[in-house]
Amino acid sequence: MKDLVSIKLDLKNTIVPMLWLCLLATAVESAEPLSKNSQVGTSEASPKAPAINWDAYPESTALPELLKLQNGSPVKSPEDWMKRRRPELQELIQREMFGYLPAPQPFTATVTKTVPDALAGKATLKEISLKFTQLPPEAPEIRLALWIPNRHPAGKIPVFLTLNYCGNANVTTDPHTTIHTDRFCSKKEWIGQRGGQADFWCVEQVIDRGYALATYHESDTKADKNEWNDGLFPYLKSDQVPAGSQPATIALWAWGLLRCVDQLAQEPQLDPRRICLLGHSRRGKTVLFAAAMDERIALVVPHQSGTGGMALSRENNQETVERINRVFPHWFCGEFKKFGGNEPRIPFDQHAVASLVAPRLLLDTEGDQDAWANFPRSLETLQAVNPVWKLLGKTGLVGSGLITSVTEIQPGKVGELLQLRLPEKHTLTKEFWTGILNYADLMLPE
Ligand code: GTR
Repeated sequence: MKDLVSIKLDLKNTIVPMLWLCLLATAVESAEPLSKNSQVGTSEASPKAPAINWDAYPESTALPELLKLQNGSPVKSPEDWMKRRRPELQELIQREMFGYLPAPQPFTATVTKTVPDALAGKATLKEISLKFTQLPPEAPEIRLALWIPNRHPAGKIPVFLTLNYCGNANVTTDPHTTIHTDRFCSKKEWIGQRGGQADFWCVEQVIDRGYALATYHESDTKADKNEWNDGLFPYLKSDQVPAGSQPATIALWAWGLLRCVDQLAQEPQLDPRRICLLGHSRRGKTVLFAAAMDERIALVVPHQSGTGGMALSRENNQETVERINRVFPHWFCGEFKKFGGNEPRIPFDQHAVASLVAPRLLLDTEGDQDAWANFPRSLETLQAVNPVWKLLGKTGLVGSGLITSVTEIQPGKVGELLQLRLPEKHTLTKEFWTGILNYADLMLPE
């Protein structure tokens, strides 16, 4: 069956239009105008580009203060935080690190497939194509796959939304998911293959616990490579945005997730107050940024997100800013390149990104054998943002904020900020999902 749903975008919760106005007023001096050859993710300065004005980036080995406005005034109330400090930080992290999140786009949502007995009868699969009506017809659509449990407690259903890296059919061995082979995936053996990451996404486990699961393939919005002619970038870049602050790959992936949220919030069976985002590693960086930018996300799980995610950049003794920019020049915007080797000059740190999730739920899941994602520096991030949750009247951390077993997730033993560190490597497992679902059961709004 095919049905066509017109999407009315709820702009109430988005600060994007305001940010675009701020952007015009505050573009940094070092930004070049956008030219045809500008490479978003590269640091190649054009011969005419002015030198970086380092006076604008004073050195600070200490973490920049969160509860102080740029004009030096203290942040004293929830209103100071939500109305003044939060927008300042959102502006800063976009301009200097991720690039500006493009404004939302209207789309039509077409249900291209409905399978009422997917996953051996446990779930209804809906495949939904999001086609952007104000972009040229050749602009790619986002293909959202959504599994809704057929058995669940009465009432609206909470949902986990994820970003997958080789197509929706890769997420489960269930034969009903449509296989697409027309998008980029660096892991060639997974292209067109069913269930390559089934043990990772554990869809049945999520469904059995009464949660829906939704996912889209990141290459719908941007392939994971330093090329800028694919996906939606050519249609979403703007001449109004300086080249160095154009949205880079992570911002484009996040934008796609937020368009999926637009759709999930309209799904009659789903609970718009219980939309959770989960991403692994580079996609963990992505979900953290998405949740920082959009208050509709109730719970974010940046799983093993590391540098550019939950791990602090200053004195990072694992993956440095220089290294991440060199090896993955397309993840962050051009402005971020100047901070490689100059970390004390970053006018924020990753605690600023995480702080933007307040007062919502931030569950940082880590593996203690993951020697690259820097879980100790991620725990420091949680500790550094705790005063923001407290200011907003929340519990924040309980104790140090660290637990090492899923059985510790009990009433009174965890707060809105938590690191769950399991004896694992750089991967997602059933046990992690058990912890994540236990936490969601306990902490999401009723
Ligand atoms: C690594 C990268 C990390 C992390 C990881 C991943 O090579 O250095 O920042 O994102 O890839 O995404 O698996």
